Amino acid sequence: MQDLEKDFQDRIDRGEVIEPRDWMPEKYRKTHIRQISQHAHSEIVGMLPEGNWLTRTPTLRRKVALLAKVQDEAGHGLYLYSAAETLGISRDELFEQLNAGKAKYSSIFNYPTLSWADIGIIGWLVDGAAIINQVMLTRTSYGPYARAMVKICKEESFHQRQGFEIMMTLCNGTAVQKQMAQDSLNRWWWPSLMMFGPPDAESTHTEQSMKWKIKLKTNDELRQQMVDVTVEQAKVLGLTMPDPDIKWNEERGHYDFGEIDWEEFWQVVKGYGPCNKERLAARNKAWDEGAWVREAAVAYAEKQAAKRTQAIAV
Ligand code: FAQ
Repeated sequence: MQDLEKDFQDRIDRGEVIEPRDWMPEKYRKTHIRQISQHAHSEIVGMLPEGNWLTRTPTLRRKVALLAKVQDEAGHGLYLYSAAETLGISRDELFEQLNAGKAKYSSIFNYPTLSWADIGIIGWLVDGAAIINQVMLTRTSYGPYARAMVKICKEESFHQRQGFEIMMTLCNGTAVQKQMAQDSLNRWWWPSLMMFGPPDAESTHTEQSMKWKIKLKTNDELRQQMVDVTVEQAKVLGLTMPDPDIKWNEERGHYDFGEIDWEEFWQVVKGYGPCNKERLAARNKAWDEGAWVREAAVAYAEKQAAKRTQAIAV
């Protein structure tokens, strides 16, 4: 066993990609099921805050773009559930965990979308944060996950741009529109920084995940990257960052920023955020109402299989 683990670590250190049939430590498999499924659930639950605005977009062009984006998120969920299934867990089991409230998904999707500007901000900040995290994941050690990330990142990049374009339009619009954009930034900035997970000192999985190249950068490193990029983009928009402690630090070559309210983060993760109950209820409703579709798909597949067997017999 020790030899197998050493060989495995050597493969990782050489930069080799691990495939589903390769030997892997049980903890590596479990960590991937945990992370990939949390990621898949985030994509699916992440459709809800934006779905809330599909019937209320300001123009037809915005509606087409938002519809495409929300559908992309469903697609991302599907690639990721498929990647998780290669590790020996079934999709039904994963959905059961989500619907029962046992599985985690990103804290950010437990916040409400109160104005149209929130749709711009999700693209700009939430997809922006997702790209920073996921570009790293395209080089992660597990093949099916890393490959899924390549396509997802291309799509996230379009999502980020459509969000930034909405922000740009609002910021160049009337004073009320600009205020709407500022209010949205004020509400979403801190939760966006929380997306990267707890500070490194409190992150239970980072050390082992870095050794196995499941993570290539720590939560704090990625969060810093997000701050550095976003502060510059906010200048272009003419918005004020809702953090008086943001200041360029010449010595570090990065922006310093203020304290994150980790108490709020853990409350949201534990199920007490503003929309946790609403999100789970929506997922359960969709699951129950979709039962006839799943039954019809199985019945159709069985019919087709029976036809094929008959054709072979003839
Ligand atoms: N929310 O030891 P760490 C998107 C949990 S996709 C809730 O640091 P790790 C696209 C963590 O699970 C967004 N829980 O954990 C989109 C662990 O609990 P556990 C999702 C969180 O895994 C855009 C505990 O805290 N992206 O946005 C969060 O090493 C727009 C200790 O934490 C991914 O999932 C959180 N924010 O690092 C869709 C990317 N952070 O499992 C729609 C893949 C941490 O022991 C619209 N995931 N926790 O019970 C990752 O890269 C990592 O899992 C991290 C966390 C970096 C999120």
